[in-house]
Amino acid sequence: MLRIDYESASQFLLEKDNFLVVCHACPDGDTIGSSAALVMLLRKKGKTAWAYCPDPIPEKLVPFAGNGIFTKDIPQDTVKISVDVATPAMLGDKQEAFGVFDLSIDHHKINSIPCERLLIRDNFISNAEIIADLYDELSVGIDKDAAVCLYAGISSDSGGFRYSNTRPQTMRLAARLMETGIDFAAINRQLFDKMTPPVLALMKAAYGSVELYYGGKLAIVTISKEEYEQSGALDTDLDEIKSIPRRIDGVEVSAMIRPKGDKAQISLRSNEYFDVAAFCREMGGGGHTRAAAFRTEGTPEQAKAMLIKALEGRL
Ligand SMILES: [Mn+2]
Repeated sequence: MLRIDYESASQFLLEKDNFLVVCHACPDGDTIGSSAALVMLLRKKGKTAWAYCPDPIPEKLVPFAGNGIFTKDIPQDTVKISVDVATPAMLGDKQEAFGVFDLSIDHHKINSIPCERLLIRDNFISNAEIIADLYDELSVGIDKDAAVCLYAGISSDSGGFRYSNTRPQTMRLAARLMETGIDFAAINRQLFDKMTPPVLALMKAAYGSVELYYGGKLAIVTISKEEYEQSGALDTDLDEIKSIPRRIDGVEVSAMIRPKGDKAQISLRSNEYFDVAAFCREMGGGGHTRAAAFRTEGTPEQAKAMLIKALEGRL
């Protein structure tokens, strides 16, 4: 795998044709928005390009997927680019489908995707910022359609420009995107304020289950298999629930534990100093410094006991 810069990434995009841009499973606004904006960029350069998502695109993210950008089948003999995918596990049940990517574009600290070339900016809060830089590198103006996708990516991964790794450059790019005339308030409402009945059902369960440990530095929300199934929520509905316990005063690390098939999925968030990415890597998972996850055997209750023990003396 070769680490490449913007110049050689652009060269690569100009030389090749027939691209498939692949986003991660259980998609978020960044992977969807970035992938769509990259396909738009490639098409502006006269290329054939499609995007593919290993999971159905959740309704909430459809406005950021562009029109006629995503294909439901995996086309053959394409130049494969992964966007925002840090590990093979992030491809969900499509891990085997892609083999080695020709190019991986990512902003995670550690990228273990099999790829020929890697364009990584691990200090960027979103992949969308990398795609915006590629527009500049290839001298393509960002139009309103692309701006909607890129803004959704940035806003989504920065929690609405609130997380600590939001950079001045992030805000400058957001300003540029706003100048295209996008309805940024509607994008933020779509990303952060809308709640479906299944999410409301899970919220009730989540608030009711909050427990604090280690002098209030660790907060855990546990959702049982019954609660999860009865709610009718999708995996992609869970983002806002993951953030609930982090809001409690004095909490550094928050966890949401829920069933995932026969296993339990533990999603961690931190506020100021605890590196949840490093912790989740120890446990066989991964993610970002302030948002990461791992999976473990057992019920959510068993996973909770294990987590509490694993964090003992570390907060
Ligand atoms: Mn991202």
